[in-house]
Amino acid sequence: MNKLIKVAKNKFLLILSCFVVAPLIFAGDTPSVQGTKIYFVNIQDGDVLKIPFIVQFGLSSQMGIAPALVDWPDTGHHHLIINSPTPNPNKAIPSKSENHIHFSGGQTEWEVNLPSGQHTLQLILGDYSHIPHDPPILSEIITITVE
Ligand SMILES: [Cu+2]
Repeated sequence: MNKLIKVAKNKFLLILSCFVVAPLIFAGDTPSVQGTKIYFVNIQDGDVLKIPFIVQFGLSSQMGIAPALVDWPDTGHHHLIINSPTPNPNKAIPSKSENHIHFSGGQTEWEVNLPSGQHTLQLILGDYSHIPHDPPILSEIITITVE
């Protein structure tokens, strides 16, 4: 009887440890290079734009662009966050969302077609598995107006 309780207790601890350890496994653990900047090249906060317009993504020279799934050191791919808060830096950037656009091919620009009105935009670099680096490489959040 005692043995059965012991086995049950061990199984409980094993299951519990899965819940405790799992978030650590998925935490962003790809290091970024100190001083790296990500930025909008051709638009800035307060711009009034006519659609369609091209947004260009900039990355300072400390890091490079690699497609998603390519795990090279000091690289990542761009993500454009539209009208949404900064993503959780410890989790993969949402992929089934119109407001989180992944440039998994390593693209550095994108044609924007947003409805008229104000919109917020932010860039964030993600690693090969779409998780932000540690510490995360983020642009400022800019607000633009589409005419
Ligand atoms: Cu991604």
